Amino acid sequence: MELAGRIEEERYLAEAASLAALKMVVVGLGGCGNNTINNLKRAGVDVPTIAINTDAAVLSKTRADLRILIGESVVHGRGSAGSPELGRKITEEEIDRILAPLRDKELIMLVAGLGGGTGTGALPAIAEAVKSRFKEKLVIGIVTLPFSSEGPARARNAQWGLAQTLDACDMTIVNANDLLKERAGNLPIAQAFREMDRLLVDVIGGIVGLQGIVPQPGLVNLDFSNLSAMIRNSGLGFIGIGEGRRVYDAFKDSLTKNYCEADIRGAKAGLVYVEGNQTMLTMVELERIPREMSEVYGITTLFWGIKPNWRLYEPRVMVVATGVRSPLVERWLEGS
Ligand SMILES: Nc1nc2c(ncn2[C@@H]2O[C@H](COP(=O)(O)OP(=O)(O)OP(=O)(O)O)[C@@H](O)[C@H]2O)c(=O)[nH]1
Ligand SMILES: [Mg+2]
Repeated sequence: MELAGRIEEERYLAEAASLAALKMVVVGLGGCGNNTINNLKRAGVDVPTIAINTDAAVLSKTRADLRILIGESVVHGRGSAGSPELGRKITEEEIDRILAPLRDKELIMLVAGLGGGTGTGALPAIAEAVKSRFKEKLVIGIVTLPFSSEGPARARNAQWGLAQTLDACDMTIVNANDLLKERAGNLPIAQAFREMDRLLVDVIGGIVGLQGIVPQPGLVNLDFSNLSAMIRNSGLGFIGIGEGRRVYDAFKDSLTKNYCEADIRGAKAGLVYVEGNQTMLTMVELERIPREMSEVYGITTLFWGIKPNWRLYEPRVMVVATGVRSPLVERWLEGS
């Protein structure tokens, strides 16, 4: 074979084995999940989306690739009135309609604001069904915890849903509204919701960005099998996306985007990817990050990659840690 042809073929094979061809989907559940899909579209995040809701009015305003109204015969398109038990029952009864568009996907992101009926009930029910029928698929749950000012009923619902979500998903990313509000200097609630909206778009955009990681010569190539080994049944996860003048600043910034008191020390595995133009990606800085992940945070199973992006003015870094602990999540699970 001609040399050029052989190089083309090798490049093709490398891409097929990497995450370039990973089939993802974002499923937005209930009001918050549907809203997240609109925000992803607005931000230009390129990923297939499915919106699911019991509330027909909210669903009709959601710009998803596919919209599924559930529970129509039970709640007549009017939402699950804050009952996660009802949200779960409706989801289980219509599970085949929900699973059908997920069949050809490899990584499924389920997004909901915990505290209401639909999202809180549907998320764990869908995760359980996917895991029991399609063992090879990866399911990531991305949830928010309600503001304490939303009252004890919402907190109880969220606690109920959080415990099941952590059990059912391969990895769960938790963001606590209260923590974000405090950190941002006690914003009014509406504004704090918009900040959380932005954070959710960043986290999902970061995961979607895994598809563009370029395999680096001499480094362990991140492919579906090692991503899968890292995420599968790993419990609570942490994802932080950071920016800064230099790569190292962006790395440090990503660790501050922690809205669930996640302690990444001794995590099961870590993944870091750096996005920027070629001049930002100097080897000296890049080597500092994996060294710090292992020496300071004791994370020994570590994957990392580089994603050239000439449009960025400043480097961006995503840090993922799986199997982490969090005092905040423990307090929520204990209901205190
Ligand atoms: N960030 C953000 N969070 C939201 C938004 N809307 C609701 N939430 C949060 O998500 C939680 C659940 O609310 P919804 O998503 O509206 O509830 P639902 O799943 O539709 O449930 P029902 O309406 O009871 O069937 C709330 O308690 C809020 O904390 C939103 O637009 N942005
Ligand atoms: Mg609703």
